[in-house]
Amino acid sequence: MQRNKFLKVFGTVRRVRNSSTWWQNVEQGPPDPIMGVVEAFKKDKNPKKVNLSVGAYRTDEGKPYVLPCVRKAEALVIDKKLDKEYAPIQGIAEFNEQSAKLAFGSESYIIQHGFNATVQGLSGTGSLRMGAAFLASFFPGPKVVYLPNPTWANHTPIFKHSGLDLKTYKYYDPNSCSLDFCGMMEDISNIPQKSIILLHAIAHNPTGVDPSQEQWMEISEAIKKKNLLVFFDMAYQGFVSGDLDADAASVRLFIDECHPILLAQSFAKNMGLYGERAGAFTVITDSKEETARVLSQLKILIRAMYSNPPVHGARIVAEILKSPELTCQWKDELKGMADRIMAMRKKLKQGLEKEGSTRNWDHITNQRGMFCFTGLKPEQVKKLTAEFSIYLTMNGRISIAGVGSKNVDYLAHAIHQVSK
Ligand code: PGU
Repeated sequence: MQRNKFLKVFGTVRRVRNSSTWWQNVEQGPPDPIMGVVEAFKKDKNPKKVNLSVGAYRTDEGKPYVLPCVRKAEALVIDKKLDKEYAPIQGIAEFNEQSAKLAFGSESYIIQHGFNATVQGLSGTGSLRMGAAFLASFFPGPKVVYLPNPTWANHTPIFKHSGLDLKTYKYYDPNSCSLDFCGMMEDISNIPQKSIILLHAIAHNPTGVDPSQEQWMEISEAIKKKNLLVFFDMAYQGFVSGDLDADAASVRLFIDECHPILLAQSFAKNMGLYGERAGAFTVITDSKEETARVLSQLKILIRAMYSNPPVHGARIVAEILKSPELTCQWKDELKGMADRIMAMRKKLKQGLEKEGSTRNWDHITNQRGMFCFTGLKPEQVKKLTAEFSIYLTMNGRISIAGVGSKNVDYLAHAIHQVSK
C-alpha cells in the first residue's frame, strides 16, 4: 500500500508527489461580500455580537425561524412516505403550477392559457442562473443585461458566469436615500433597443427603495418604447406588506401591459425555506406552442447543469399552496414577519433619536422589505464591526430582520457613535 509523504516547508505541511502541483497557479479568491461577513461573525467571541449581514429572518430573540405552517406541511409530506426517486427535469409539476399562480394570480390569463414556461429552480439564485443560461443561448438581441445601481451583490457574478455582458442604470439617490426616478428614466431611455433589463419586483435589495405604482406604470411605458426584455427578480413576495397579491403588483402590471417577461421566484424568505433551495423560473410566451418549445430547451439546459432539482422543499411549498388552510396560516405568519420588521425599523429610528443623533433617519422607516440601506460609509461600517462586533455588508446595508428588542438599543447606540 502506498503511503502519503509529507514535507514541512517553511512551517506549512505539504503532501508531496512531485515538485509541483496542478493548482499552484490558483490564486486565493476574495471572501463573498455577503456570506463572507457571516463567516467573520461566527469567529467573533464577543457575546454582544450582532449579525445583520445576510438577509435571513430571525425571531425577536435572534433565533432562526421555521414557520409553523412549514412544520405542518413537512409533517404531512413525511406522512405520505413518498419515494426519493428523481424529480422530472423541470421539477415537481404541482410546485411549478402553484408557484406560477402565486406570482401571476390564479385568475391570470397567463395561467388560463398556458402562456408560462415554468420550471423549478434552485431557489432564487438558481432560477436567475437558469434564466441567464437561457438568455445566453437564445436571446436574439444584444446579450447585455442592465442592472440597477446598486443591486444585490450576486447579480453580477450570476450573469457574468453565463457569459452575458453587464451595464447599469441609475436607481438610487444617496443624498435623499430614495429612488432616483429621473435618473432611472433617463438611463432607460438611453438603453439600446432590444436589450435586457433586470428589475427587482419588490423590496429592492440592498436599498429597500421601490417605485410607486404610478412610477411602475411610467417605467413600463419607457421599457415598451425601447422594446426591452424585462427579467424580474422576485425574492421577497409578501415580505413588504404581508400581502402576497399586493407585493406582486409590479409583475402583474407588466403582464397586463403585455410585456413578455422572465421571472425568478424564491421561497427562501417568504416561507423561510433558505437551505431547501425552492424557487421557480418562468418565461412568458406568446402561445401554448411557444411554451412547449421554450420548456423543451429549458429542460436541456437543466439536464446539463444539475439534471433535476431537489424534491423536499418543493413538496413542502406545494403542500402549503394547495391547501387553503395552510395558505391562510402561511399568510398570517408572513404578515407576522413583515410586521416585526416594521416595528424594528421604528424602534431603531427612535433609538437613534434617543441617543441624540441629529441626522435624518427617516429612510429607516421609509425603506421597505428586509433591508435598510443606512447610508453609513465603509469606514463607519468597519468601526461598527471592530468596536461593537456589529456585522453588516460594506455598502452599509443592514438586515432589519436580524434586529430584535434585545439588541436594537445597542445597535442604535453603536450607529450613533460611528456616525455623529
Ligand atoms: N435575489 C435577491 C434580490 C436576493 O436578495 C436574494 C437573496 C436572492 C435573489 C437569492 O436568494 P435565494 O436564497 O437563492 O433564494 N439575498 C440575500 C441572501 C444571501 C445571499 O446573498 O444569497 C441577501 O442577504 O442579500
